[in-house]
Amino acid sequence: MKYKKLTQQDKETYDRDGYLLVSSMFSSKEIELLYGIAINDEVISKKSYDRGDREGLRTKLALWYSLDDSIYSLLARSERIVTGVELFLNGEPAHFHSKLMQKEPKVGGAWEWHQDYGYWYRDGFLFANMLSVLTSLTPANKENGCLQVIKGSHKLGRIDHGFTGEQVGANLERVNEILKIMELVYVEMSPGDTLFFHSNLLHRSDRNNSSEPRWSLISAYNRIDNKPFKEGNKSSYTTIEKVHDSAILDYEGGSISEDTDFSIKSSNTDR
Ligand SMILES: O=C(O)CCC(=O)C(=O)O
Repeated sequence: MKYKKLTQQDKETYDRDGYLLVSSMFSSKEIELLYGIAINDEVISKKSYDRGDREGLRTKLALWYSLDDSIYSLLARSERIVTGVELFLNGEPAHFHSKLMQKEPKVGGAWEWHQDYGYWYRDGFLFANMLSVLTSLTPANKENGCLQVIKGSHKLGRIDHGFTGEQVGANLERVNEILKIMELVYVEMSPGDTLFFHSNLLHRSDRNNSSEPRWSLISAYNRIDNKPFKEGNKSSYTTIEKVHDSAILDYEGGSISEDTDFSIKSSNTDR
């Protein structure tokens, strides 16, 4: 089987726009397997918590730090992803955290405008040499609240963040000005598509108004030399043990381990 490999041209697009959408990064077989495990995963279900948006709608997620041999980590450790991240970060990546986002039909809430580095700055990372890799497990479209990004906004630098509902969001006065001069893009995705995006890229998503779930797996990476000065999980400055791209289809395990270092919602900035 042939797996996607990101190119120098992909890097140019990523550097220019702050994101790159790769269609069919994962095959439908891989996603069927992973999504099938995810929706029946009792550990994920137990460790998930929710976050209220401005209107009080709630969106669910489970977040953990260290990579292991679960199917979610095999995706995050897969050669095609890790070599892509390495290309975009211009250096060796480490894994910061992964999360399974579960935006359920009708009830899944919005995420306000933010930059991931708006939060991660507070975790003690000095450089924004960080990015996220979002793989859709279900279709993601305008109706079910797909990700929206402001193209090129990673070049604005870090914007101040403050509370909006239970979420921390970017200063809206500034975002509104930015929207007058930069392009807003709805990132519609099919299962298996992957979006790489810079930690300073402004993004948000609407509530899920549809009768279909919107689930995705998001892994965040840090360049290994960007060790945070605040105490945190070692994963963000530890070498990733890559696995061959075939590892996902070869997976025979079940749910994620109960012993995984899940984040128990302790603060409103822990993602
Ligand atoms: O996937 C979404 O709807 C929002 C996710 C997000 O903004 C994030 O993880 O930073």
